[in-house]
Amino acid sequence: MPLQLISGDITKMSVDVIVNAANQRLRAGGGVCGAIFNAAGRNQMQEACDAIGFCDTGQAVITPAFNLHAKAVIHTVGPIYSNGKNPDEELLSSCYLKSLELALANGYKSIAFPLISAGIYGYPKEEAIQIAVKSILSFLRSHELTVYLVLFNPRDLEPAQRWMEHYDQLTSSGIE
Ligand code: AR6
Repeated sequence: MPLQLISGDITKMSVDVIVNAANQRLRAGGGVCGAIFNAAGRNQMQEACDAIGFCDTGQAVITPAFNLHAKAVIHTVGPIYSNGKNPDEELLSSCYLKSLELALANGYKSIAFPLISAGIYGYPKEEAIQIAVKSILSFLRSHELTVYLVLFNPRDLEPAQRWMEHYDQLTSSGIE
């Protein structure tokens, strides 16, 4: 199964790439970003991010994973939620697509995402889940990669499963 929904702490994942929900200045923040920096080794991760310097919203950059059980970390910057105004959805979808493209371009075969923008950046959970699942599944229609969506809160598994079935059905009936 190319998209796997799991609940847990992304810093414990053994995968080729762990994705970070970053900020534009690539500074160690709170939330999943703080956890990833701490587990990777805060100083060395900050040094690698400082060498890159900046990442625009909806884009993605790559660093080593240092002490994590991964080969690389891809840092992507989600939109700060602005009441559903455009281009929130496009930018959030772009985070997933750019990260997936960057992982493949570097020859990686497995990648784990947190729910980008769904914490400090305020995206409503259900919409964040829908956009994550839709974006990943659309990419996987034409690319080979094992993708994990790691949901910190186990209650998010049910809506994620529901959206996955929804988009699978649309694909098999040829609607999308
Ligand atoms: N593993 C998996 N998911 C996690 C973990 C974890 N260890 N910890 C939190 N989450 P957030 P954002 C979930 O706020 O909204 C940072 O300061 C969390 O429950 O981490 O994109 C950055 O530097 C939520 O569902 O990211 C930026 O400044 C999801 O990860 C800003 O916050 C994302 O929540 C980015 O905010």
